[in-house]
Amino acid sequence: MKCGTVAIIGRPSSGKSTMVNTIVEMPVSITAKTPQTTRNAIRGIYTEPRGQLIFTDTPGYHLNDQTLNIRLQKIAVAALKETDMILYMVDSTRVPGKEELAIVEILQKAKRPIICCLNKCDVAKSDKIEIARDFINEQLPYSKVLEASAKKDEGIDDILIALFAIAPEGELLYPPDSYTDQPVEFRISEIIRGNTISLVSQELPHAIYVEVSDLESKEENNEIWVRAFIIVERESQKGIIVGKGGANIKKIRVSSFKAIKPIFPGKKLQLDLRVKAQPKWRKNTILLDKLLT
Ligand SMILES: Nc1nc2c(ncn2[C@@H]2O[C@H](COP(=O)(O)OP(=O)(O)OP(=O)(O)O)[C@@H](O)[C@H]2O)c(=O)[nH]1
Ligand SMILES: [Mg+2]
Repeated sequence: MKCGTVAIIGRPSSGKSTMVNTIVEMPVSITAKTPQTTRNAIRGIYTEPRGQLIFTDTPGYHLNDQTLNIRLQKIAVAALKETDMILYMVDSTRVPGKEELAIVEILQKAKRPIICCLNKCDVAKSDKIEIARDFINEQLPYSKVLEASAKKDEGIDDILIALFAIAPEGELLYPPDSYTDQPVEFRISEIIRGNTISLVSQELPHAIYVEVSDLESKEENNEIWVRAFIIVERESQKGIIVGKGGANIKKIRVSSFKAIKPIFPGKKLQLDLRVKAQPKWRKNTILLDKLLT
């Protein structure tokens, strides 16, 4: 039996989180059009007769020295130290540039087997795919290069074959029916954050975090009761989340409800969603910490 850990690395928006969700067949990691969506190392667990692969989705690696970005880079680099294998996601609609070279340098130093996925092949032009392939062949000649579309679930079987081929022998680390090890409060907060970002990404790209303040299981009513706060930096930003006549918060609630419900099969779900501004005294450092924990 095989059991191995796989760190998923790549530029922002290359499709890392989409890939982990497609493989695990559950939305364990939120995805969005806006870069820097993933803020933590998120685990997705895939088990089948060949064995188990434990994926760690990481924040997109981006060359920029802002504090937030440096911390996101550190999370990605730390994941490389603990992993058996690397799944390197390349957005084949974009020509590799300085940023891709910076990632390649880190991967060369990591000294782990690499499977490179040329992603977004459903939309990438063939000449762009070839440019990406040549780049990888030149920079990482020992890595296997495979074309795929994480979004359309194409080419994933070959990626799994390649990963299992290099995975170490070992017993399962997680029970076969588990697909993530994130605590349930974290998963709920990420679902709400994802739905919020998708709706207001233009206006408030990064200054949002979500806190689940209560999670109660009411056995007598077979009910789960959740209260969560969408927290913004400034009072003035609350209106953007709430929307005209509450239209935005309603949409966020409906879409989040749908995504949270399957976490509690057979239970009635009550979701109380509110918006609040970060109190002044907690701003700056605390907000940044919250964004990343
Ligand atoms: N057409 C196409 N779009 C894709 C594919 N994979 C991902 N996307 C889209 O690309 C965008 C970014 O996807 P994510 O999975 O959030 O990317 P990420 O690499 O996790 O991004 P960060 O967390 O910000 O680093 C989303 O709009 C996805 O729907 C693909 O194979 N084909
Ligand atoms: Mg992501």
